Amino acid sequence: MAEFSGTPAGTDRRFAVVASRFNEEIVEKLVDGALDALVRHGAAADDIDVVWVPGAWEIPLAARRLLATERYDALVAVGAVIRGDTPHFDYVAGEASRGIAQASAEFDTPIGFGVLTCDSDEQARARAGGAHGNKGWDAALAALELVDLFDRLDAADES
Ligand code: INI
Repeated sequence: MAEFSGTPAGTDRRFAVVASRFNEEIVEKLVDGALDALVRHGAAADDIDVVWVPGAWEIPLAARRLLATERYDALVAVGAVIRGDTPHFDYVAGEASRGIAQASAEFDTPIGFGVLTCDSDEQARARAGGAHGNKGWDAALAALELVDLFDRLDAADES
Protein backbone atom coordinates (compact mmCIF):
# COMPACT_ATOMS: atom_id res chain seq x y z
CA MET A 1 0.00 0.00 0.00
CA ALA A 2 1.31 3.42 -0.89
CA GLU A 3 0.16 6.46 0.99
CA PHE A 4 0.68 10.01 -0.18
CA SER A 5 0.31 13.41 1.43
CA GLY A 6 1.83 16.79 0.81
CA THR A 7 3.63 19.09 3.21
CA PRO A 8 3.25 22.84 2.79
CA ALA A 9 6.47 23.80 1.01
CA GLY A 10 6.61 27.04 -0.95
CA THR A 11 10.30 27.19 -1.88
CA ASP A 12 10.90 27.77 -5.61
CA ARG A 13 7.19 27.86 -6.33
CA ARG A 14 5.12 30.72 -7.70
CA PHE A 15 1.78 31.84 -6.29
CA ALA A 16 -0.88 34.46 -6.91
CA VAL A 17 -3.37 35.63 -4.33
CA VAL A 18 -6.57 36.80 -6.04
CA ALA A 19 -8.41 39.16 -3.72
CA SER A 20 -11.70 41.00 -4.06
CA ARG A 21 -11.97 44.58 -2.79
CA PHE A 22 -15.63 44.35 -1.69
CA ASN A 23 -15.58 44.37 2.14
CA GLU A 24 -11.96 45.44 1.74
CA GLU A 25 -11.11 45.84 5.41
CA ILE A 26 -11.88 42.16 5.98
CA VAL A 27 -10.30 40.94 2.76
CA GLU A 28 -7.06 42.78 3.54
CA LYS A 29 -6.74 40.62 6.64
CA LEU A 30 -7.33 37.48 4.55
CA VAL A 31 -4.62 38.61 2.13
CA ASP A 32 -2.24 39.21 5.05
CA GLY A 33 -3.01 35.71 6.36
CA ALA A 34 -2.44 34.12 2.96
CA LEU A 35 0.86 35.97 2.41
CA ASP A 36 2.05 35.09 5.89
CA ALA A 37 1.32 31.40 5.30
CA LEU A 38 3.08 31.39 1.92
CA VAL A 39 6.19 33.20 3.15
CA ARG A 40 6.46 31.22 6.39
CA HIS A 41 6.42 28.04 4.33
CA GLY A 42 9.28 29.11 2.12
CA ALA A 43 7.78 31.11 -0.75
CA ALA A 44 9.87 34.12 -1.75
CA ALA A 45 8.05 37.47 -1.77
CA ASP A 46 9.24 37.95 -5.38
CA ASP A 47 7.44 34.74 -6.33
CA ILE A 48 4.06 35.95 -5.07
CA ASP A 49 1.70 38.28 -6.93
CA VAL A 50 -1.38 39.85 -5.35
CA VAL A 51 -4.14 40.58 -7.84
CA TRP A 52 -7.13 42.71 -6.81
CA VAL A 53 -10.57 42.51 -8.45
CA PRO A 54 -13.73 44.49 -7.60
CA GLY A 55 -15.81 41.73 -5.98
CA ALA A 56 -15.97 37.98 -5.44
CA TRP A 57 -17.98 37.65 -8.65
CA GLU A 58 -14.88 38.67 -10.60
CA ILE A 59 -12.49 36.22 -8.91
CA PRO A 60 -13.10 33.24 -11.25
CA LEU A 61 -12.40 35.18 -14.43
CA ALA A 62 -9.23 36.70 -13.00
CA ALA A 63 -8.16 33.26 -11.75
CA ARG A 64 -8.59 31.81 -15.24
CA ARG A 65 -6.53 34.62 -16.74
CA LEU A 66 -3.74 34.03 -14.28
CA LEU A 67 -3.73 30.25 -14.73
CA ALA A 68 -3.67 30.63 -18.51
CA THR A 69 -0.24 32.31 -18.17
CA GLU A 70 1.13 29.04 -16.69
CA ARG A 71 3.24 31.18 -14.35
CA TYR A 72 1.78 29.85 -11.11
CA ASP A 73 1.97 26.60 -9.20
CA ALA A 74 -1.15 27.54 -7.25
CA LEU A 75 -3.53 30.39 -6.54
CA VAL A 76 -5.20 31.50 -3.35
CA ALA A 77 -8.63 33.12 -3.74
CA VAL A 78 -9.76 35.40 -0.93
CA GLY A 79 -12.89 37.49 -0.60
CA ALA A 80 -15.81 38.22 1.70
CA VAL A 81 -19.41 37.77 0.64
CA ILE A 82 -21.74 38.94 3.39
CA ARG A 83 -25.48 38.33 3.32
CA GLY A 84 -27.65 41.39 2.85
CA ASP A 85 -31.42 41.84 2.57
CA THR A 86 -31.75 40.48 -0.98
CA PRO A 87 -30.89 37.19 -2.74
CA HIS A 88 -27.82 38.91 -4.27
CA PHE A 89 -25.60 37.10 -1.75
CA ASP A 90 -26.62 33.69 -3.06
CA TYR A 91 -25.74 34.52 -6.65
CA VAL A 92 -22.39 36.10 -5.83
CA ALA A 93 -21.33 33.42 -3.32
CA GLY A 94 -22.59 30.56 -5.49
CA GLU A 95 -20.99 31.72 -8.71
CA ALA A 96 -17.72 32.67 -7.04
CA SER A 97 -17.30 29.25 -5.45
CA ARG A 98 -18.47 27.36 -8.54
CA GLY A 99 -16.27 29.45 -10.84
CA ILE A 100 -13.20 29.01 -8.65
CA ALA A 101 -13.72 25.23 -8.55
CA GLN A 102 -14.19 25.14 -12.33
CA ALA A 103 -11.06 27.19 -12.99
CA SER A 104 -9.05 24.93 -10.71
CA ALA A 105 -10.33 21.79 -12.42
CA GLU A 106 -9.95 23.14 -15.95
CA PHE A 107 -6.36 24.27 -15.42
CA ASP A 108 -5.53 21.31 -13.19
CA THR A 109 -4.02 23.69 -10.64
CA PRO A 110 -4.81 24.09 -6.95
CA ILE A 111 -6.74 27.17 -5.88
CA GLY A 112 -7.07 27.57 -2.13
CA PHE A 113 -10.61 28.68 -1.34
CA GLY A 114 -10.53 31.57 1.11
CA VAL A 115 -13.74 33.31 0.13
CA LEU A 116 -15.84 33.89 3.23
CA THR A 117 -19.58 33.43 2.86
CA CYS A 118 -21.09 34.83 6.04
CA ASP A 119 -24.39 36.00 7.45
CA SER A 120 -22.86 39.01 9.20
CA ASP A 121 -19.84 41.29 9.45
CA GLU A 122 -19.17 39.79 12.83
CA GLN A 123 -18.92 36.25 11.43
CA ALA A 124 -16.58 37.49 8.70
CA ARG A 125 -14.30 39.33 11.15
CA ALA A 126 -14.08 36.22 13.33
CA ARG A 127 -12.72 34.33 10.31
CA ALA A 128 -10.33 37.03 9.16
CA GLY A 129 -7.84 36.94 12.01
CA GLY A 130 -10.38 36.68 14.85
CA ALA A 131 -11.74 33.91 17.06
CA HIS A 132 -12.14 31.49 14.15
CA GLY A 133 -8.67 31.99 12.75
CA ASN A 134 -7.77 33.36 9.35
CA LYS A 135 -9.32 31.61 6.34
CA GLY A 136 -6.78 33.28 4.04
CA TRP A 137 -4.02 31.49 5.93
CA ASP A 138 -5.97 28.20 5.77
CA ALA A 139 -6.56 28.55 2.03
CA ALA A 140 -2.88 29.25 1.36
CA LEU A 141 -1.89 26.25 3.44
CA ALA A 142 -4.24 24.00 1.49
CA ALA A 143 -2.81 25.28 -1.81
CA LEU A 144 0.77 24.71 -0.59
CA GLU A 145 -0.08 21.19 0.51
CA LEU A 146 -1.72 20.25 -2.79
CA VAL A 147 1.17 21.56 -4.88
CA ASP A 148 3.54 19.36 -2.90
CA LEU A 149 1.19 16.38 -2.97
CA PHE A 150 0.90 16.59 -6.77
CA ASP A 151 4.68 16.80 -7.12
CA ARG A 152 4.98 13.61 -5.07
CA LEU A 153 2.30 11.84 -7.10
CA ASP A 154 4.06 12.88 -10.33
CA ALA A 155 7.40 11.64 -8.99
CA ALA A 156 5.86 8.29 -8.02
CA ASP A 157 4.30 8.03 -11.46
CA GLU A 158 7.68 8.57 -13.14
CA SER A 159 9.53 6.01 -11.01
N1 INI B 1 -19.04 41.19 -3.75
C1 INI B 1 -18.36 40.66 -2.70
O1 INI B 1 -17.18 40.29 -2.86
N2 INI B 1 -18.97 40.53 -1.49
C2 INI B 1 -20.26 40.91 -1.28
O2 INI B 1 -20.73 40.77 -0.14
C3 INI B 1 -20.97 41.47 -2.37
N3 INI B 1 -22.33 41.91 -2.17
O3 INI B 1 -22.87 41.69 -1.09
O4 INI B 1 -22.94 42.47 -3.08
C4 INI B 1 -20.33 41.60 -3.62
N4 INI B 1 -20.96 42.14 -4.69
C5 INI B 1 -20.25 42.65 -5.84
C6 INI B 1 -19.98 41.58 -6.88
O5 INI B 1 -18.98 40.68 -6.43
C7 INI B 1 -19.48 42.22 -8.18
O6 INI B 1 -18.25 42.85 -7.96
C8 INI B 1 -20.47 43.26 -8.76
O7 INI B 1 -21.74 42.68 -8.92
C9 INI B 1 -19.96 43.78 -10.13
O8 INI B 1 -19.84 42.73 -11.09
